[in-house]
Amino acid sequence: MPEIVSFGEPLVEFNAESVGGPRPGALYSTGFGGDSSNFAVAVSRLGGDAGYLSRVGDDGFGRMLLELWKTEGVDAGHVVVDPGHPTGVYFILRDGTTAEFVYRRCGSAAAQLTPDDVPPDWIENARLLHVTGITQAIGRGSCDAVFQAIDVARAAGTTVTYDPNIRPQLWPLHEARAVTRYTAGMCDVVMPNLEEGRLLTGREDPHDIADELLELGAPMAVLKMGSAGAVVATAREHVRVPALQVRATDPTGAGDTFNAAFAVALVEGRAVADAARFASAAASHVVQGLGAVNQIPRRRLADRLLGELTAADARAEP
Ligand code: KDG
Repeated sequence: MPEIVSFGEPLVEFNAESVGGPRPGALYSTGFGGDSSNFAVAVSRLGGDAGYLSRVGDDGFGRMLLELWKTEGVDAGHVVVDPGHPTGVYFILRDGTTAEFVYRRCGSAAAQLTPDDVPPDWIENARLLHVTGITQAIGRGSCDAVFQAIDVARAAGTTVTYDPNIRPQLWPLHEARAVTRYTAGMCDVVMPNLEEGRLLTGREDPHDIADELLELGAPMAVLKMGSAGAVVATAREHVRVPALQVRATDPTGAGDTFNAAFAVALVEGRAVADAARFASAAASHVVQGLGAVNQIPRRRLADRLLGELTAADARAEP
């Protein structure tokens, strides 16, 4: 059984190759998305033993995803093919400065997920379970599945990492805040980005945000801040981790790769600050090209990026 397990909604991605809204003749590059699936692929590329649970439609997009997990070495043996519901897709549109996600996922196969799709023995035997707010937002059954999986993990001593991944298109903000704040208190590590941290806590400063996340009950908070690096906070200390300065083209999926690299490093027994540095280095590669999955680095590259980050950091020391 896999060591690192995630579950939720995988999506086929259509990523606009030029700026501007939909128009005849606009080109899109076809790829993969879905935060929990991005996480599983990244775990596997980075050398971890990944397992993924979901439902896909009995359609071409579902088959593309099944092929992805097979090629990437992700154990997707329990993924259900549902003939009655389609696989979800999303478009990434850009207007020059910002990118917008447009979803076609309502009534999707993954939105039918229930606790029955998450075998307890996978969670009990895993070293780490990763859950996300998107999985909670897409359906009542999938939200129940997240809570049940966390309960099973806690009883079995499986580490739980949680990315609130707040998507306002998927649920009202007051509901997202309430559910994700509550869930954060049930997990071992809560890992929002800065914007989500601000939404969750109403605080501005990264250290204040981290402190409030800890007050929710999580023993550790990791605040992802893109090119500004990350803050790893426990009740004992706050550690600031730098980021490589790169040219960002598309940040989609960078947070998922950060989470995955952090998970892989934790399972390998690395110290938390080292795990966060590795995660920051790996994530820096994802932003440099189009797509959530395309740019996920393999282990050798991620190790090299970590070396570059360490060297850049040493040069920056006064
Ligand atoms: O983290 C990247 C994801 O947001 C993207 O791949 C699409 O899963 C997705 C979503 O629901 O927004």
